[in-house]
Amino acid sequence: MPGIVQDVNGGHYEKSKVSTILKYEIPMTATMTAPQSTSRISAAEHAGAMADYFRQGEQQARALGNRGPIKLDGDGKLDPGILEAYWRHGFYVFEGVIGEEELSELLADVARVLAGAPTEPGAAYDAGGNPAIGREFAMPSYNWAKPLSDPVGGTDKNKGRHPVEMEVPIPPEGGPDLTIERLRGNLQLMESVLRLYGHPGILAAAEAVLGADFVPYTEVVFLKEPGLGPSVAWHQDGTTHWDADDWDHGAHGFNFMAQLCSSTAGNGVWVLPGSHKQGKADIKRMVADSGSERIAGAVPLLCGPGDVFITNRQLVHGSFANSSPDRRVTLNAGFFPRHRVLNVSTTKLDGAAVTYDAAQIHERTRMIAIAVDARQQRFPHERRYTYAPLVGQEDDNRWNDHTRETLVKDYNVGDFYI
Ligand SMILES: O=C(O)CCC(=O)C(=O)O
Repeated sequence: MPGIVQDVNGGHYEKSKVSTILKYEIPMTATMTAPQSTSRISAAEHAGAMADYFRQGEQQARALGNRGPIKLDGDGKLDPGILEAYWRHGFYVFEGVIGEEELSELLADVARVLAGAPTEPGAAYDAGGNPAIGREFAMPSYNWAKPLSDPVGGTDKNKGRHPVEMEVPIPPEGGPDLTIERLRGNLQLMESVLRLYGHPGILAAAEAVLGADFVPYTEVVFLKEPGLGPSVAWHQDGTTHWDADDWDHGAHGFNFMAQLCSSTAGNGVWVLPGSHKQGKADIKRMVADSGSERIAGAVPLLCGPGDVFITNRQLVHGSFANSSPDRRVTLNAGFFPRHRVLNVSTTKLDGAAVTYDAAQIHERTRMIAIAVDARQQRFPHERRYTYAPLVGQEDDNRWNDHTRETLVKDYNVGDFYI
């Protein structure tokens, strides 16, 4: 279709209406029809309607007692009290993980990648006339959506795991037609994010929850620009093991969500504490019982810049259209228990059939070792995390120009989805 581009909703736009500051890649899976929202309240009305729910959720979140610094013992093992609180509520807020210097490196990298987005879908150049970032990668680096929209709720995208459309307020006049909602393949896009991925405290927490042979899932940035950020409709992340005989509270792993800005009730992810223990949730019923998308009992993930959430992927969770004045930038990095991935046959979110073997897992886990090495080069005095499955393979997994090209480039083609 000459002159027309497709967005993540499957909607179509004239190229001339795409903002010059917020350009995008055509998503691979944009085949669904956009939900027809009946709600047309303004962003200000949306914020007003949420106010009481936000206040109540904030109070409940603060009362849970599941926040504090990462505490490790002399052997680098996570404090058992943290682990207990994680399993009880399904999430924990690690405070003060990222120091100021590292935070500014991360923010600068995100700004660089946003400035380097292509000027048109599929375009070769960014707004400054330089070759666009991500052209060299096999997978798209940018995901776009209409401001304040709900790209997946109420559709059968993502295996239909977002059954209810969220409220879609009218975006402010004069804004862009599209906003970047996600960056994909963080570890190849931003060296600072690769270094954070090798953080000894964060990896010790992964080991404590999943065992020393934990395996990676995927790494993305969620962006919620003020007054523009779209919803992520209520869902549970797992798609594979719900009916397994040995299903348990950690069967679909967890996500770390590192925050580069404050995460608030307005811009943040909301979770239903304890829902990771209840099996597959009837989200339609929850919304109906609550009388709106404001699901009863849910709480916002609250924190400041430099804090990191760990959230169980089986939690019922989602985020609302960001009608707030606050920006959120979240670095997601997911991990799975190895036995939930090894020799598992499933389909990816786009429907492609896959079986994950030991060789694929070995190759993908090398990103952990590379990240540990990259971090050690940047922070030589920090304790170095030891990833048990790759002990003895350190020389194969050094961070340098060679591994950047041969291992890190297109590493995310090997992402796992369960
Ligand atoms: O960051 C968000 O708004 C949504 C994150 C989410 O749903 C996820 O990581 O599964």
